[in-house]
Amino acid sequence: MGFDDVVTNGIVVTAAETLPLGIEIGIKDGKISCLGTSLPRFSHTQIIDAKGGMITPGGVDSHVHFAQDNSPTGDNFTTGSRSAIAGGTTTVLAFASQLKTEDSVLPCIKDYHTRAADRSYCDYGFHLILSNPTPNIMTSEMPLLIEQGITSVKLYMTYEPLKLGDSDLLNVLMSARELGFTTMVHAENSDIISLITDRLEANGHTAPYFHATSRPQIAENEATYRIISLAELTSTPILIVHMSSEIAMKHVRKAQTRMLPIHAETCPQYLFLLSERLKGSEKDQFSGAKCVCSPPLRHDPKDLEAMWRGIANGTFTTFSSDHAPSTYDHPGGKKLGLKDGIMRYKNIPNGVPGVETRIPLLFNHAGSSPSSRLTLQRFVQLTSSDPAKLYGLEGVKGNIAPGYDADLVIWYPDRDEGEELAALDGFEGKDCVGSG
Ligand code: DUC
Ligand code: ZN
Ligand code: ZN
Ligand code: ZN
Repeated sequence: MGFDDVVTNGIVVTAAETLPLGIEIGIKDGKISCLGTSLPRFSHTQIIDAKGGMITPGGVDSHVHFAQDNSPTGDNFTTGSRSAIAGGTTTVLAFASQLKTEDSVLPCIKDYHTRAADRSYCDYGFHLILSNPTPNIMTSEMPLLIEQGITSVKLYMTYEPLKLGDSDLLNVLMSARELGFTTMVHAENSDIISLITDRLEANGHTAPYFHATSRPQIAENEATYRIISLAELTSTPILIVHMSSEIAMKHVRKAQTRMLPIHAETCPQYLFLLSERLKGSEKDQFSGAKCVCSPPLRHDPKDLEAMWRGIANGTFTTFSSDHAPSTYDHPGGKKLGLKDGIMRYKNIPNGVPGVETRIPLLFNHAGSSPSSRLTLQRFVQLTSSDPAKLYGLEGVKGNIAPGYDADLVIWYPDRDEGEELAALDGFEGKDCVGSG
């Protein structure tokens, strides 16, 4: 009987509204059981005093790479989820990645569950990266996975070991329409990138900065328009991940104004960083390697502004980290992409960290002051409630309402940096979300 916890004295902020001070949150068995004023206390009730704080639903980062084979020095579920909690993210959706040689994905999913089980500080779930969508997988295995709570796949239009041609893309989209899973797409034109890369290489242009040259906006633009066309043809909703350029984002906006179910995601790096970062420092030119991600950082500040516009006006449904760090130094002081003094951007692992900093970076710009970039409601939608809805967690994550998991973040906007938030995901243990 009674609440295990009552969170009091804070201002509750959800995707829909900001509630007046005085509304308390009653928690029982890891779930929110009610919101109200002067909730009854019992002898065992723990009071969490959020005085001066703003309470939002726990963050849902729907795009993180943990424990993947192609990133041997990347984060695993222990280190990555610890960073997630420190940054107000209480649920992550990571990737289980099929190898092109595999004609069943069931062992892959089992393997990735083992990589996460008992190692995560936060709740987690998986998307499936499909690199070989055989008829058997699409017709027999996908329905089983959906039953297990894996309701989304990621498709790549680039990267040799992962990329799908249009015919495979169309087949997966047809199957998504029939079965109702969500399709995420990495949209960059692979052949454009290969052609430029070969020519840069032949001319000795291989420093980290040329990573951005090798993946121009037109590669993102073409692939974005193409996947939207394929989605329109098959009447299938899609989400284009990690969008970086205005020219490509405009295709999404245009499709949305035609009422097509085209969703898009952007990431902190495309709001804050430009390609000049790839030049590194004077002392260590190779340090630009730390900013190698794909799509690459763009040259023009106008693209950053455009991404901010998409954040504010609803073009983007999700704001994820694409967290995919690698260590800079390897055993013996070796650096990937630097050998015998020669820099080769092609050998630098793609990806930047972000699971810890994603939400605080956006929170700094959320509010109702004239300099704010987005409202608090948009902030909650982008970082928590909309990714939850899109990936099968509606009713469980992403809201502060009866029946939802009691994953809460208390923000202290007026406190010093470093002290400003407390993420609470301790109430119901760390589950794999979905039943898988
Ligand atoms: N780009 C990706 O597509 N995946 C991981 C990291 C990155 O930068
Ligand atoms: Zn990607
Ligand atoms: Zn990614
Ligand atoms: Zn939880």
